[in-house]
Amino acid sequence: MAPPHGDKSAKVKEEAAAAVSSVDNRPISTILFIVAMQTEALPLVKKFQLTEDLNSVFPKGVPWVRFYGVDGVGTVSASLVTYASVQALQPDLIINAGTAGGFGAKGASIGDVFISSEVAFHDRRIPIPVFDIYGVGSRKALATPNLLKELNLKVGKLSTGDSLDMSPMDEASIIANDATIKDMEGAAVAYVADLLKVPAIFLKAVTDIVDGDKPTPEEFLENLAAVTAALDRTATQVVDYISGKCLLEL
Ligand code: FMC
Repeated sequence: MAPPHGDKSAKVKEEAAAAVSSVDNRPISTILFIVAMQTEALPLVKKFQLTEDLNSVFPKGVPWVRFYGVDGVGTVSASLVTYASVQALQPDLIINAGTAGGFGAKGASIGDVFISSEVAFHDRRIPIPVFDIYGVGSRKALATPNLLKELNLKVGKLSTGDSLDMSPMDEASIIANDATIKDMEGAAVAYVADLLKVPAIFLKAVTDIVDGDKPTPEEFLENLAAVTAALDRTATQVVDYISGKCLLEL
């Protein structure tokens, strides 16, 4: 059984602090992008002139590096691919880039690109003391005050669940999480990043307004191409900004 988040012994905490400080002062050289959908990934693949790794570092048969086939949407896929990628590549930083629904009432508009300060789950309801907190799985992203100032990005909390729609119970949890945006991967990536002690940031572009008038699937599909282009532009600026810097400078 996994121990509840936050229940760390002093020794584990010390080791974690030591691990972080040793990487904080050297330039970031490997960045791992976790992207759920093919449409979201392709602009980045093009922009950074990435080629498909034909001798994949992943187990045979999984669709993760293939640019054709099935998208890996949702928490199960996100956590597996994050785990496998970190094991294979030992990145200095993870960037989870993707689309999200935004809450108009909290200041989100279509095409906005957010950096999430904090991520949590909204569909893991375990109303038993301590396990309730484990279920919500709230985690802080790497603080990037200089990057935020430089790129003038919006900041908000991100809430993650395995459905595109929003049930009334999910809505209550999203409000409790104080979230401005909602997706299907962020908190799962954060969980694995936390387990493996790799800092993570979350870049999320708004495809649909969850508290607006339009049905989410239609609005999502209508805006997907333009919004992933905006995400691509911001991801490029982020990578340009990161280039040559160390974690403490972000
Ligand atoms: N609710 C949940 N997820 C999304 C969303 C919304 N309103 N808009 N866009 C997304 C993201 C999810 O993270 C998925 O990867 C994909 O887009 C939708 O299947």
